[in-house]
Amino acid sequence: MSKLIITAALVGAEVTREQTPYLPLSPREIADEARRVCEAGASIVHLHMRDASGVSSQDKDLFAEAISYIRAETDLIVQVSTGGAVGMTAETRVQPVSLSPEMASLSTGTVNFGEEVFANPLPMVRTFARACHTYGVKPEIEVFDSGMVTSALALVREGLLREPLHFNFVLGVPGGMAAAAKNLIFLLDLIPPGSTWTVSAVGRHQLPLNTLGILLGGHVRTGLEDNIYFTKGVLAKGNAPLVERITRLARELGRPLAKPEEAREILGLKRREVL
Ligand code: KMH
Ligand code: ZN
Repeated sequence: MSKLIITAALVGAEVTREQTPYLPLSPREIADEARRVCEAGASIVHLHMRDASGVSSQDKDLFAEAISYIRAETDLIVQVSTGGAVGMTAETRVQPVSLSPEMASLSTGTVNFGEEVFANPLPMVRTFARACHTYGVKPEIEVFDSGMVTSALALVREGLLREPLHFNFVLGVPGGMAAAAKNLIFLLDLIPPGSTWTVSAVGRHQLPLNTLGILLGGHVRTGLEDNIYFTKGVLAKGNAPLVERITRLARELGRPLAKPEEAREILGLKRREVL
């Protein structure tokens, strides 16, 4: 098994300060959180931004500010979200890709998202895939349901995505695939040989699915975007405790952690130039 890559999804678009006071919001707070998860063992940060009132924003300047701090203070791989929040237009969502981060998330299909719809019609997905290509950004294909793997493979045939692909299976979203071991194993059967993958799961499913990902030789995403609790009813005091727990589990289960430079090698990213 390769070394384990931990991604920390620091803030997301939906979680609020009312739900947890440990949520970082400003670019400075997000960068401070990135430093803490880096020290805890993460090698990728998945980034969303919030405006001054705490509402999800894809504003390029907010991303640029956070990324400049993160790059100056850590060697983390930065992955920007192109998902943003439900209801945003493609033009809004694509903005941070033009900053040429090393990675960007790319959802390849539409899914019910609680009471709402996370809309990703193929023409929109193609726009994001082309932007990733233009700016030299590696997409992480976000899979909320199995049809999203099928669509990603169609985009490979169209020449809009290049193998080896990197997938993130996001399980347990109400409306998407349930966070069950058999679903993860089913999804693994669908992806091309040579692909890399990570697993995320929502709420109380985060820890068991992350553990399964470690055991199955995949990689792991944790963080407040997907789950705000450390144990039942007890809030995680930030993202770092969630990452530290994965680090401990990985050690016990015999998966050494990939440092950011090793994660770049596993994912086929270019080495980051020294600032
Ligand atoms: N906020 C969700 C609707 C992504 O970052 O690419 C979408 C999302 C996926 O978070
Ligand atoms: Zn996200």
